[in-house]
Amino acid sequence: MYAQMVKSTGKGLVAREDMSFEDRAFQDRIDAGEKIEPKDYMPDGYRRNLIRQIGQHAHSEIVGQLPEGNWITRAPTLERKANLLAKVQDEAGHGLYLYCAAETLGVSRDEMTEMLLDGRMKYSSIFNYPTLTWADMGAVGWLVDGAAIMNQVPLQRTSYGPYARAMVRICKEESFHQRQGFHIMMAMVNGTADQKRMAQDALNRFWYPALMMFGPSDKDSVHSAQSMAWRIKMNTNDELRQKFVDETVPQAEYLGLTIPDDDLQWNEDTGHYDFTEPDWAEFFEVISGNGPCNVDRLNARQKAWDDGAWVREAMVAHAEKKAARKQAAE
Ligand code: BYC
Repeated sequence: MYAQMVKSTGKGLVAREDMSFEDRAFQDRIDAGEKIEPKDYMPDGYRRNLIRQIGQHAHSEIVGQLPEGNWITRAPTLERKANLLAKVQDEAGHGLYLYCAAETLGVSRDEMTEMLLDGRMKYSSIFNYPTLTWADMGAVGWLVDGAAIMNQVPLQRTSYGPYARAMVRICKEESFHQRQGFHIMMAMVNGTADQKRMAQDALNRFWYPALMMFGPSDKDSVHSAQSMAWRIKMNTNDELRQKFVDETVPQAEYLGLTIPDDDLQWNEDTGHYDFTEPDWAEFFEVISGNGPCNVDRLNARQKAWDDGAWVREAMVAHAEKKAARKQAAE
């Protein structure tokens, strides 16, 4: 039901016999595990879907700098400040690799930014939640980067070469991010009673938003079937969410923290934890623009875009001057 509320270019799977000759040959390359490179033939839908996913991913990295950047000046020690600064800078780098990967598909970074600002493109729901205390820096690193790694490690094997290669470096850096978050949580839970309470409060607020990062449940996912057939996505949303829960629960236990889900329990038969699904109505509200920080986040991106206009204009003017000088010399 919710999937209908989502603005989407998603289409049903095309049966092999209904594919054009080129599309069938393309699907054979995908099925054989070959990488698709920018100048290779690709169906329009593959290109559009990749631009959508990589572009949204890039925007998420850039918008993702905002909730953490907010804490750089308030980090409790010089070491924590240096670590957080490095992490936030890494996110900028991730955004740039991903914009470059999307550009190989024939869309410019400026066009993608315009689409973000006018609502045609999304960014991850998680960044529409506020970071209220220093413990949130721990929870974001541990849970948000932890969820990002779970989603992104398989994307290193995605079918589109430039995307897969960008993911290799991104995943290495995300591991450092996850550890720095867990390290902050360790310090908080081993600190005073108030600090431990702050850590628990951060976990309480970030648990469900982190589970939402994997996208709607499989029955409401519009893109999964086609994206998996094209190996743009390697796993379903629910598979990765389950994997994240299974790996994170023991980490919470190690920290002495309680996952805010009374029904969470190990299921001997399935070999997985049973857990309560996120509130999907909240998720769809957030991705429709009505989360706690959506307006602030987009205003910040709009301001950065407006403030940077003179740089973009100066670069174009410089390139034009250089080209004119070269032409005059010839
Ligand atoms: N937030 O058909 P579905 C990070 C949208 S941040 C917002 O299942 P798909 C990091 C979806 O776009 C992590 N929207 O979609 C950075 C679609 O709407 P449209 C970023 C969401 O694409 C800084 C609709 O819901 N990672 O790394 O098959 C600091 C239906 O969904 C979300 C990536 O982007 C969401 N959570 O699956 C720390 C990874 N979920 O587009 C960390 C790459 C769904 O039709 N992306 N929607 O209007 C993916 O793997 C997939 O795009 C998703 C969603 C699993 C996210």
